[in-house]
Amino acid sequence: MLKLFYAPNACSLAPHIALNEAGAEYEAILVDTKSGEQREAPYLAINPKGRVPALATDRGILTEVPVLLAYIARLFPDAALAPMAWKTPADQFDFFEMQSFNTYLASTIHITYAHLFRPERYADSDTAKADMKAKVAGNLASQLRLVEDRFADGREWVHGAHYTVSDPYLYVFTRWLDREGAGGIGRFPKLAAHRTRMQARPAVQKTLEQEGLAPA
Ligand SMILES: N[C@@H](CCC(=O)N[C@@H](CS)C(=O)NCC(=O)O)C(=O)O
Repeated sequence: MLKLFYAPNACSLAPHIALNEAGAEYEAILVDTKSGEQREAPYLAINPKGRVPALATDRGILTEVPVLLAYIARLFPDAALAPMAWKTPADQFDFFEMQSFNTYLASTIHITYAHLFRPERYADSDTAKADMKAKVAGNLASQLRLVEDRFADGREWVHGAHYTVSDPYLYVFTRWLDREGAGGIGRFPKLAAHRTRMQARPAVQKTLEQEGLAPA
């Protein structure tokens, strides 16, 4: 059985929601990142990077959120959580456009938040850390503007009319906008509406309950 190693309200929320959307059988294993469990030997044996999420499969362990999302989407094709037709170059394009979006969230948006939540990774002095944190709301404003603009055509989900694994991944980062220093969601009415639509989904409600989280 699949095992998802997660921490509440972390980026692992995205694959956690995807597993529930897929109706997967899995075990969710809490990693207490507040107490530093992710840096202790038993968890490092699962993911030497010392981060959540990790997904244990019968073939081994997968890490990195975009990879877990694509894996879950392909493992449960009936749930249609990604463009899955492979017959034409256009079909291929749709899948990789989704990957492009998810990679942007992982490599740009997530890293911007890391400057707010984990400044000690990047600097030692209090002044440098404060400077970095002060830039986060502004950087998120321009980086998430690109995402907000995708919804200008009235689409419901990140990639159009069809819900994909990009949607729970985006939801992680719109939840985090409420954290101190992130600048709030008020600047992004379309992302706020997407967040509300996400929270109306039974799989999202179930996952929030499993992680002990309130809706944003
Ligand atoms: N590139 C990784 C990032 C994973 C990551 O940074 N996870 C955070 C939670 S959102 C974590 O485990 N933080 C604990 C720490 O930094 O010690 C991915 O996309 O999976």
